[in-house]
Amino acid sequence: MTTTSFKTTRSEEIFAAAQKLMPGGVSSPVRAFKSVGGQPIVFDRVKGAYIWDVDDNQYIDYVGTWGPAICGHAHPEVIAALHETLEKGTSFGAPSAQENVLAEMVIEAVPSIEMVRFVNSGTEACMAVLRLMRAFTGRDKIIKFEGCYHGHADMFLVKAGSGVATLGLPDSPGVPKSATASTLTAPYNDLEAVKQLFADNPDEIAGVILEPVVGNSGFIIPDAGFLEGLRLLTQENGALLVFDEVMTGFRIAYGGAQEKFGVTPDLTTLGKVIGGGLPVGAYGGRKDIMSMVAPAGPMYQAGTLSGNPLAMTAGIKTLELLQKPGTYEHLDRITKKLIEGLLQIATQTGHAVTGGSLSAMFGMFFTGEEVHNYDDAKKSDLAKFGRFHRGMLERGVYLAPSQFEAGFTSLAHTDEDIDRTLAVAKEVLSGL
Ligand code: KE4
Repeated sequence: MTTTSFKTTRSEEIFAAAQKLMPGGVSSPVRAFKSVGGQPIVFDRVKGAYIWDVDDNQYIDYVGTWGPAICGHAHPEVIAALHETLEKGTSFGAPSAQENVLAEMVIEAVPSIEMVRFVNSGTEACMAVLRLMRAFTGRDKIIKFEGCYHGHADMFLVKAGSGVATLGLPDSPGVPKSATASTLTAPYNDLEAVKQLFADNPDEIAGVILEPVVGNSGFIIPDAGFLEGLRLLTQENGALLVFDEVMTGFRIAYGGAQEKFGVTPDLTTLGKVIGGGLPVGAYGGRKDIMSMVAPAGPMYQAGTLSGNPLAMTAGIKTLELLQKPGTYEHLDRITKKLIEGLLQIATQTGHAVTGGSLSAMFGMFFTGEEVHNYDDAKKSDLAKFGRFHRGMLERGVYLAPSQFEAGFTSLAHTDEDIDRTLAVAKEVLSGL
């Protein structure tokens, strides 16, 4: 498969114009390909496991719009359900039966969730859950982990200092020091660092928030005992444990990473999959905590489009499709086939690599060392990842345009798609 046929004239025209209209030409930074270099492609349409760009190049897609397309893009049953709902309007700003349906499905699926509140993005869900942690405990400080991303709210944009633990320093201009002064950080998988933080801040920490499987530093799984250790530490210190399952929810398992690892947090955030491709986020957990949320309780949080019927419909249909027997077996098998093939080919073609998968989430680093946290991930060969990404893109395989993002498969990916991806990878890795 040569790359000479790879013409992106139309993409280049549209992206050039976009850069005059929107900062960086995008609606979200990672889409600009800054960390892998080269020109982003402009999408025309998506279906199942595939993307077509505006130059009519076709790609096998391993981003799935960053997670929501777990049943495959534009699933016919989701589209049909949306058409039906559209006839009744797009937004009510009032209670609807669909909210009850999706709420019941989420409560039934996720071990920690007894009550749930819908919002419009993962960022909103994480912002709200932070306020709730503070409201419930009466404490201000929180612990997050380096390399974990919980949306772009001020208090999460923390540049973790080196060393065991540090008071957060803002990681973006515009974030006042006061907004991150109560955000403590520690390396992922480092229980000792968390223990130290609790010792240094007795009775001041409202809780710990983390990605139970990290997808925002590349793909990093929790070390054995890490999640269990956090559950114990938070209980011992009167603090809450929050799993940010915006990415892992309904992907690692139908009940999320908390079902997979058997560790039940006090609160959980969700997004992506539960919106089935429309804007939805959610936070939920123990009834005694959620009862603090207005108007049931005093903690304020609101949203014009929260729980709108269109987004609820897409989420309901998506979860119904995921409930079908064999779903997670297929996702696990097809993703394992992909990552094991990639690692084997990379090794055979002389590259030091490490990586893995859990259900429909995978990742690979160009390094011979194990990757347990963000520092380890940063030591991998980022330039080589950029060249790998470009080589795959030019041959019709669309990987996440950053080493610090996990990859995603879907129910629409077939063995032929995986075989083709591996054949392309062999060509690219041989010449990398
Ligand atoms: P959104 O506000 O983007 O819906 O969700 C924020 C968020 C919260 N928590 C986790 C674990 C997340 O992964 C995210 C968003 N993920 C990124 C990709 N890693 C979204 C893509 C983007 O930023 O453009």
